[in-house]
Amino acid sequence: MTITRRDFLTSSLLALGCRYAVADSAMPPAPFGALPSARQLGWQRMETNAFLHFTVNTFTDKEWGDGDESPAVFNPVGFDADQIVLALKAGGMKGAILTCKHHDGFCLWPTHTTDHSIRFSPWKNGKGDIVREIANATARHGLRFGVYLSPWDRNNAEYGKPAYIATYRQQLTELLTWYGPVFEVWFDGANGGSGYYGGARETRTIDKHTYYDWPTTWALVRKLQPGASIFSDAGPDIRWVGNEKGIAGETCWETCDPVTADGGPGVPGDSQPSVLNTGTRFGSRWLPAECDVSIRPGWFWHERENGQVKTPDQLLDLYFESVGRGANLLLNVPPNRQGRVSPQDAEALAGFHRRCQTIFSKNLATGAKLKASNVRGQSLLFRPANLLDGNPDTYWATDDKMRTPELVVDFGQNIRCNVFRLREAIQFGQRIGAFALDAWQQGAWTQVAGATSIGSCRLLRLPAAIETPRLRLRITSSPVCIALADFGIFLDA
Ligand code: FUL
Repeated sequence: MTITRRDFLTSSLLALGCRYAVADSAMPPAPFGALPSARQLGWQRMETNAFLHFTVNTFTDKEWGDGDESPAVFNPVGFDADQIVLALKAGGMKGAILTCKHHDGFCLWPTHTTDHSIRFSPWKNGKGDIVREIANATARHGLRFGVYLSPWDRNNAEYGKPAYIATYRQQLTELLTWYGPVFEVWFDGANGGSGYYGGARETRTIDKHTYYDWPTTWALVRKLQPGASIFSDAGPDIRWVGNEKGIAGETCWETCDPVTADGGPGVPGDSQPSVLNTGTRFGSRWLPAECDVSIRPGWFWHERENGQVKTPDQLLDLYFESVGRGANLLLNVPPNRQGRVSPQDAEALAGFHRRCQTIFSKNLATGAKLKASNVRGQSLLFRPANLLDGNPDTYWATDDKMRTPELVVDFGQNIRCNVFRLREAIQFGQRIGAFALDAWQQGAWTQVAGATSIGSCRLLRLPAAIETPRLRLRITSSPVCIALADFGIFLDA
């Protein structure tokens, strides 16, 4: 016998003493299309994370080290993991991903796999461990910890041969078993080229489709850290957004089927950026985008760039263009040669977070009258008030046939606003294809904003604040009934 959702709910209610059966329409909507895993859902709710690019390059003033740097150059005499993590926290960052090894192959932890590591640097007489210090500081201050381990290794003599893959997996095993829980493992797609390679000093190219045997490495991550989301150009959990400017497509679907230049299935290092940037409507995989970008022009700290740190307003623009388009923001904040976040960067981060807190502190829809054209089964479970309770698990849903509903928010008086936020209940998939916002002005509805994809979050800004007693949300396209978890109306004064 199969137990349907309806049977289950009815029997639960009967057990609680309710005497009536539950109508089908009071059941949650059927999920639609590709769905997020629990780990993806958890990751999407983080929204803003930090990247920490730190290695020998910080001291040699390079962006890509050749792999022949002496470990002796790495000596961050004022290293302070608490200062770094607290600066990120003041910027509203929920997690931090450290470049445990960049392309130069220098390991920031005392690995057993190579001598090209912190064990041979003068810092703490070779007894230091940057990975442990950052991991512990994130735990102390309530951030989650992630690792970046560059597949390309310009130091390793075996790079390009099968032996290196075993070393790479051993490095990953150390990182995923020595330092506690990891929320994200970041695999970049820059692969192969010239390097030191144990003294060979030559150019080595690899076949991006076969050399790394990614499925085996991903299975290792799953085994060692089942809660960690895996990032690469092509997933499997998180996709690259297709540029390093931090900007998602104006339309950006959570679903995506990455493709190579010749149309085959995309792989790390070979996936069309334009497809990654917008995602694929009705795609077969739930694969949310991550927007990586640096707070400075380079990924590593360079003194000459101290005057080019992005301003709080520039960071806010990036927030609207990433988080506000259903993606996550991964903002790089490179520690300096002291081993601290420079004052310019710390100020910009704090200023950005204060801007966000001010804008989103007061949802003007709170206390307004909400009138929906339809409520699923006329049930309290799916009422529009769920949009305002700040709980991503409660939502306004409509009857199965009601795909283009409307919602009027009546403030009872004129209010001023210029920022809007919508979130779908993405546990039911990405449903809505387009929507519009109208304001009641001079006795009629006038459209003031509109967009396509919503997904985990859609933020819209008006060029100027409007004054209105009523706003109307119109869902203009959806293949199935809708499930919306959040509607925010704000004033960025
Ligand atoms: C790229 C690297 O080549 C850059 O140096 C940087 O680490 C960026 C985040 O990923 O693939």
